[in-house]
Order: sequence, then C-alpha cells, then structure tokens
Amino acid sequence: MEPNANTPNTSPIRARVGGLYVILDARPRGGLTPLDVARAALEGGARMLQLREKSMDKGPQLALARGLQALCEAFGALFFVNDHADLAAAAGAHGVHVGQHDLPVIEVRRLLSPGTLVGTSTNNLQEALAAQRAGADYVAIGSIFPTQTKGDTRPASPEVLRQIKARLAVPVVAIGGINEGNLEQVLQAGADAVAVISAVVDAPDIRGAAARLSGRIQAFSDAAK
Ligand code: TZP
Ligand code: MG
Repeated sequence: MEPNANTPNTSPIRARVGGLYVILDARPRGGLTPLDVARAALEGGARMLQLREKSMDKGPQLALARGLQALCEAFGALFFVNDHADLAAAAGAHGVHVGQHDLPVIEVRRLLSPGTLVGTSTNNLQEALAAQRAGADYVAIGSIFPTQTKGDTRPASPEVLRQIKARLAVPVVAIGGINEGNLEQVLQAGADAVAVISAVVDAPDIRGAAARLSGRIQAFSDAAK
C-alpha cells in the first residue's frame, strides 16, 4: 500500500463509495427524461450516480444536476458531476469526477467545500498511484473491456484492475464495457464499485438491469464477508 501524501478526506460519505455506479447524460432515452432514468436506476439499487454531459452548456444542466442530487439524497445514494467542479458546487453534489486532462485532483479539492468527494479516471498502475497520492477519494480504472460508448478510451483489463487493487488503499471503480456477462470478472478482480453506462441506461428495462447488476454486486460482497 502506498500512503496518501495529502491529509485523507475523512468525510463519512467517503465510506459509501461502492456498489453499482450508473453514469448518465442529459438526453432523454426512449421517452424517459434523465430524471426518470436516474430514478429507475436508483430503484434498481444503484448506489452512485454521475451526470456526464459533454455537449450541453453548464447553465442548462444546473436544474437537472440539482434534481439528480435531491433524488440521490432520497435514495441514500451518492451523486457526482463529471468534469465540472463549479457545477458540482452549485448543485450541492456529493462529489466530482475528473479525468487525466481535467483540473488536477488537488486543485479540484481546493475549489470544493470540505468533505466533497473527488474521484478520478486512470488506466494503469502509475496513474492510479498518482491519483491516490493526490488525494483522490476513489480511483476509476478503464476501459476494462471494449466499449462503444466512449471513443478515446485506453484498454485496461481485469488483470490490470487486480494489480492496481492490490496496491491501493482507496476504493477502486471498474469502468468500460461492463455488463451482466462479464461483471463477475471485475468483482473477482477486486472492484469496489462497478460503473456502467450502456448496460443500464440503454437497457429496455432500466430498473431491472440495475437490479440484476446491483443484486450480484451485493451478493458477491456478502459472500466475501
Ligand atoms: N470511461 C471509460 S470507459 C467509459 C468511460 C466513461 C464508457 C463506459 O460506458 P459503457 O457503456 O459502460 O461501456
Ligand atoms: Mg473529464
């Protein structure tokens, strides 16, 4: 284990990082509003939610972000905003998720109220250790499997995830191409949380898809106790 160079975030909500992490954008899906999609995912058992909207200005996203935050609060889940610390602060989000080309974790943390979580994307052990040293509250690793959802991903694998998990103290989030068929592989490799887009938001039955994934994540963690 490599220690954090920074004072660790002692916020109690940090302990709630885990389980099914559903990422959605601001577009309606099959006649459902983003809030409908989020509600169905939460009813299905998602424990974390992220608004990842790459094309809409931040102003029009604010009402949605606030709505998602309120919904997550009602379900006892955590709400993250992708990329934008200012939008996260305005919405009162539990956290922000940043990538390798966004503002660094240390800078993002300085912008946010104490206790706000900062998660970050990584692809390999070097980036993951750097993220932990920078004080990230969780480290996401991807793309574990090939994905159609994001164009510019770098490949990782369950084995990379396993090696990173063995070296980190902070929770690890597996992301990229994860579905019911390969979920077991990321759980076996040590994922604390499993982040998905298409496996839930593109499913014909969002609530059912979330329920099957989150049920299996929960069963795996219960069996490990
Ligand atoms: N970061 C790495 S892979 C990915 C992101 C945002 C896309 C995940 O989407 P899906 O549909 O679960 O593969
Ligand atoms: Mg980003």
